[in-house]
Amino acid sequence: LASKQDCRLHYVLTAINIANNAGNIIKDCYHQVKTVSTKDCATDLVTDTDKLVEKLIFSSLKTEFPSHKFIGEESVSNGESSELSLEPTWIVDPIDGTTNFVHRNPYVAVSIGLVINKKSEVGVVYAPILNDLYVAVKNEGAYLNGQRLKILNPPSCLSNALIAFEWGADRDSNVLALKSRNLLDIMQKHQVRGMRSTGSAALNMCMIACSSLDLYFEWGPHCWDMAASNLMVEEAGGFNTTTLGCDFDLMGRTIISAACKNIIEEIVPTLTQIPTRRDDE
Ligand code: 2AM
Ligand code: CA
Ligand code: CA
Ligand code: CA
Repeated sequence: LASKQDCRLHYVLTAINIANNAGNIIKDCYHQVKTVSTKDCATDLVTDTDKLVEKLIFSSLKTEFPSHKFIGEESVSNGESSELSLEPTWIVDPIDGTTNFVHRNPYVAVSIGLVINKKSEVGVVYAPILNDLYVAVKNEGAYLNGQRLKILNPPSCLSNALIAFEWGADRDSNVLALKSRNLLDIMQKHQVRGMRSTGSAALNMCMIACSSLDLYFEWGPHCWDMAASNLMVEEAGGFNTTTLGCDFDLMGRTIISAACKNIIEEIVPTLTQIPTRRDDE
């Protein structure tokens, strides 16, 4: 019988290989004219490459692991279930940062996470244009291009922090008002050093892991944005919570991801919560 460790090694090497193939397709299409359509609203884009890449990733994963379960952004958009069971489940975002991809902004990534008992065991995030491969394995660490990631000297308070936030696709005026209120409150109250938006939830979290950002918060990310990257943060020594500061919830559609706990505790009371619909409802 293969040991648990052998299994994990097989999972992670397979995921890296598939992410690499997916990344090569994204690289090939990046400078070409894209076939773009919209999903829920005019700001919610999808390209033929998103669909193609997800299809290829799932066909490879299903061949290798026929007994596992699968959740992917474009499959869910096509009506497939996003219900998460306790079974081993591969959760995939073929292109995280589709708007960036369409506009040739390099913050695009393939995200492949393996979740067992609703906890991430393996995470691979590959940003093919930036040539950054992030890999995390539960209890075995997080790595960027083979280098172990360890968050050192996290900020003592938000006024020493570089933080990130995403607007998402929703242009409803009430939602926009709540989001801008949060940004204004944080800027005024905490005097943060800067507020960034990369357009990729997964890469924001990977940047916490590699100490390029100190905190990222958002209402709206889906399980496929966070399935791989939450493990990257944790294995690098960072922390993930909901926007209420409670235990991280993969299906809960809110995130605070940070280098240290103290800045999470500092930001939570400042936040005005925004209603979101769970991924499993
Ligand atoms: P996507 O590119 O896979 O759709 C969280 O912010 C996630 O929402 C991002 O990782 C991104 O995932 C998506 N997103 C961000 N900005 C967006 C926008 N303007 N329109 C649509 N989706 C967006
Ligand atoms: Ca999308
Ligand atoms: Ca995404
Ligand atoms: Ca996507």
